[in-house]
Amino acid sequence: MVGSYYVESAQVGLGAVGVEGVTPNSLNPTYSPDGSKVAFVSDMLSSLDIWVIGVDGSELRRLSDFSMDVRDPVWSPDGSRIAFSTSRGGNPDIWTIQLDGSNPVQLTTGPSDDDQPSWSPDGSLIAFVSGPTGTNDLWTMTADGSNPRKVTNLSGQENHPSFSPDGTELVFSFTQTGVSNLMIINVDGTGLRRLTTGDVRDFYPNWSSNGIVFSSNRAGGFDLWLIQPDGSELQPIPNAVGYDPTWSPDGNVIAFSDLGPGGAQNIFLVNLVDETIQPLTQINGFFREIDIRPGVEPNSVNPKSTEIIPVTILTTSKAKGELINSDATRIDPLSVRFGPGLAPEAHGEGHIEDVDGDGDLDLLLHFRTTDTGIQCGDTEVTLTGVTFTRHHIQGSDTVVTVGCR
Ligand SMILES: [Ca+2]
Ligand SMILES: [Ca+2]
Ligand SMILES: [Ca+2]
Ligand SMILES: [Ca+2]
Repeated sequence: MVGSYYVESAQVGLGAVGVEGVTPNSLNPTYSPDGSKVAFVSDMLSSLDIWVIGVDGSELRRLSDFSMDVRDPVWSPDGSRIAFSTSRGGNPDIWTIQLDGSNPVQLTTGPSDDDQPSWSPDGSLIAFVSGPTGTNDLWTMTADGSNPRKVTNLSGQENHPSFSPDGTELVFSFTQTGVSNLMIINVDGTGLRRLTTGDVRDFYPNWSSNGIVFSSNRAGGFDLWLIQPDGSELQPIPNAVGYDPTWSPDGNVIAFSDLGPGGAQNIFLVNLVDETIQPLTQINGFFREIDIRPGVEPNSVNPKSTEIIPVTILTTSKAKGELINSDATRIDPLSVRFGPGLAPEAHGEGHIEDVDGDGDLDLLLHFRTTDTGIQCGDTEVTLTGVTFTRHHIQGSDTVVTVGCR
């Protein structure tokens, strides 16, 4: 097959680490209600779209394709939909989309900027922020977009609402004169109280029965912190540096975003039980379409042979119905590395030709099997590289290993 954008595992793309350049970002994680998947936004294809990945790093797939940035996805408690914000309607509004990528529905309209949705635990309400930047207020609405109600009207910026586990309160970040602290309010707008204090920036609160996790610079850089809703037990999570924390449904793991080894913003998981931190995504390049053994299928590789494997990086265009506009001739052939062994181009040069005969010029490269590090049983091989404008790229294609007995 021609290289798929839906790779088997996101544990790829480290070949270009160390090369200065532009990398795509993955952020804003949200757990599925069954805890098996995380949705997030990433611009690894072009604009920020919603992607979904298994918590074991498998089955990465793109959910939305709006050709327009999407932010702050949040999974519905019944698992059927994801709410998010996008300017697809002209200015930021709250939308929902089905898990198969179908049926996008716009819930808010009008000139105000509506974003940062949060779903109530019973699924009936969506809280969000609305208003001009700098004076955002908190609102709720029925999850179908009806009955919008203003919850706060503070003379500062309310951000990142998150429902209490019983659905009766909201925690949010309140910014005024450069200071951001957490506040709690009843969903009906009564009972406003301060949760955190200090001349600091407390952002992204996320509430579960284990407490409220948030990101704060109260110790210098932005780290993850925990606090109980009564203000007790304020404490940092050891070694968890980053933003956007969100609880797993069982309360044992927190997903968050931070800069990864390649300089890209990626999703990490901190396990509160064994205090380990694992990367969930290591997406350090913009996706490109590649074809191992151009025009031939399956892509047989004998790991024990000394043969040269041809690989094409294809030029693609939206005008032809392809996912993105990408010009393969803008990739530096000497920057490209192929396979787990990070094989360089075997002849030290690329060949620019229309490999697939569709009228545009592609980049044909060759790699020595012995350099690629491909092992018997491997089913997918990844290529990384950098464009002449220093954008990191990556692509994957399937392989079938032969001669292994
Ligand atoms: Ca306000
Ligand atoms: Ca092929
Ligand atoms: Ca093409
Ligand atoms: Ca072509």
